[in-house]
Amino acid sequence: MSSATESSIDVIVVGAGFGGLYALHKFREQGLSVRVFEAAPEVGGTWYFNRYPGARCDVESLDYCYSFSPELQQEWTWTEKYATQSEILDYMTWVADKLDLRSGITFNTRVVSSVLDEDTLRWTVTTDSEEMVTARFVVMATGPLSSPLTPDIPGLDTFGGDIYHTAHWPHEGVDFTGKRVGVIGTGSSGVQSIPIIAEQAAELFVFQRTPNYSVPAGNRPLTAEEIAHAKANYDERRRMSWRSGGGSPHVAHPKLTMEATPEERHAAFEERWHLGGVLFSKTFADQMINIEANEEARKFYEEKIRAVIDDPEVAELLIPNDHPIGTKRICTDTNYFQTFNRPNVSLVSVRKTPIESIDASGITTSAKHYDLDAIVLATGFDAMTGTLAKIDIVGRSGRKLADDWSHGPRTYLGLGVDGFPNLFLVSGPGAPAVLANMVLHAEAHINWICDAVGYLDQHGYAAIEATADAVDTWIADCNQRADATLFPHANSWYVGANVPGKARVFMLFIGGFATYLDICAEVAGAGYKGFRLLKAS
Ligand code: N01
Repeated sequence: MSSATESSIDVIVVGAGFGGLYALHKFREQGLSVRVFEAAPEVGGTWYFNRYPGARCDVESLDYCYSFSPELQQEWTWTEKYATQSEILDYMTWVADKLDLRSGITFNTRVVSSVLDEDTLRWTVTTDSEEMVTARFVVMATGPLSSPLTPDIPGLDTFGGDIYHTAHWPHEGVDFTGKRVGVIGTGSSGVQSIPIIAEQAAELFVFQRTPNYSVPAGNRPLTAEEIAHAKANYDERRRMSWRSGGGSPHVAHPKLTMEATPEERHAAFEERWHLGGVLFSKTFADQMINIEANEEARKFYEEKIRAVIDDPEVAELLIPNDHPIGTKRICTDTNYFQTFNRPNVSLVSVRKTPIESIDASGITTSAKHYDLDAIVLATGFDAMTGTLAKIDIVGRSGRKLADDWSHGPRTYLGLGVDGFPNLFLVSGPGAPAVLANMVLHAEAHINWICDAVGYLDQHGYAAIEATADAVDTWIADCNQRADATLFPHANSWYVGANVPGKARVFMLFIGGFATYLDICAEVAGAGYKGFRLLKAS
C-alpha cells in the first residue's frame, strides 16, 4: 500500500449515524483528537440509506432525538408524531451543522480493517481510500441494521426491469406509475413501502413468505399545543425514558395481563393500539414472558386486523400463526392491511407457492409466472454483526473478531470484547440496542465510553479490555434472560434466523433499558469491574 498516508490521533469513530455524530461531539468536548469515517457522502447512517417510500421511524419523534443538549431539544420542532426518514435526516444534518461536526468526518470512505498493535496498544485503521490512521481508541458506531441482504434467487441478475432494495433506495425517488411491481418481503420496510407503491403502481404483487404483526402508527401532525407541552416537560419525558424498559416514556399497565379484568384488558390494549406501533407488545409487563398473556394480545390484534381486510382468505394469509406476537419486531404501518383490499394489489404466499426463479420478464413461483416491470427487495439485513464482520478487525495474537464470533457474538455489556482492548461497540450485540430507543441508547453508550476513556487518562492507564470471564458471564446472563421470555421462539433477525448459516443466538440484552443502564453504571462505579485496565508497557 505505497500510496497510503498515515497519521495518529486519539479516537477513530466508524459511522456518522446517531452514535457516531454524538461520539465526535463528546470526544471533542473532552479535548481528544477524533476522526469519523463514513461510507456515505452525508451524515445519517441508516436514515441516509433507507429512504424507500413511506420510511418512518416507529419511535415517536419527540423521543427519537438527542437528549444531551436542552438547546437542540428546544430549537428543533418535529412536525409529525412519527417522523419521516427525510425529516429525521434533516434533523441529523441540522445537528451536524450546528455542532460543526462535518469538519471531523471523512465522507465517502469505508473502513476496511482495524488492527491492534499489541506492543503499543494502538489500533491502525485502514480505509478503502488507502488512508491509514492509528489511534488509541476505536469506536464502532456502525449500526445494527446496516448490512442489507439480497436474496439468493436464481436469475435475479437477469431481470430486465428495475431492481430496488429498500435499504439502497435511489435518492431521486422512484415513480412506479403505470408499472407492474413485485415486492419481496413483508417486514417493517415492506410493510411501510407497500401502501405507497400500491397507490402508484398499475399492479402490485406482494410476495410474502412469512406474515408479520403490524400495528397502525396512528400517525398525525403534532399540534402546536402538544409540541409546547412536550418542550415544557422534556426533562420529565426524558427521565421516564431513561428509567423505562425501552427508552420511551410509556409504562406498562400496572396489572399483569390475567390479573386485569377482561374489560380492563381490552381497554389497555385499545389504549396501546391508539398509541400506535411497536409498543403494543409492552401493554402488559408479562406479555413477552407468559404465553397465555401473549395470546390475549394476539387475539385482540387478530380481531382488529380481520376487521379491515375484505377477503377472509387474504386475511388468513396476512395473520401470523408461527410466532407469539412481539417476538419479531412488530411493524408500524399506515394502511398496510387495507392495501390488500385494492383491486390492483395481489398477495402471493411464497410459503405456499415458493419463488423458483427470476428471468428477464419477472418472477416465477411454483404456481405461475408474474410479468413485472420492477422488483422491490424489502428483504432485510444481516443484523447486529453483519457490518462488523465486513471489517477485518484483528485483535490480540492476530485473532479476528469475525472468527471469535463465528458461533455468535461475544461481548461484555455490548460495549467491549476480550482480546480487543480499546475497541468499543456502540449499540452492539449484548446490549439492548434495537430493543430500545436507539438515539438514547447511542447516547448512553457514548457517555459510558467517554467516561471510561476519561477514567483511563485520569488514572494513567493506556487501555481497557473486557476479561474473557466477564464476557462469558455476560453472554450466559443474556441467554438466560432471553430464555425466560418468548423471544427465542421466533425465527427473527434477533436470533440471526434470516441469514442462512448464521449461528442461532439471541443477540440482545433483554432485561430492559433502565436495568441495563444500572448495570453499566455499577460496572463503571466499581472501577470498571470485569475489565482489565492496562498500563502502557
Ligand atoms: O427486514 P426484515 P426489514 N424470499 O428482516 C423476507 C428495522 N426497521 O428491512 O420472514 C421471500 O424484518 C422475509 O421473509 P421471512 C426494524 O427493526 C424499522 O423489513 O424471512 N421473502 C421478511 O418478510 C425491522 O425489524 C423501521 O420468511 C424473503 C422480509 O423479507 C428491521 O429494520 C422500518 C426472502 C425481511 O424483513 C428489519 O426490517 C424499517 C426470500 N428469499 C426497518 N428473503 C421503522 O422504524 C427475505 N425475505 C418503522
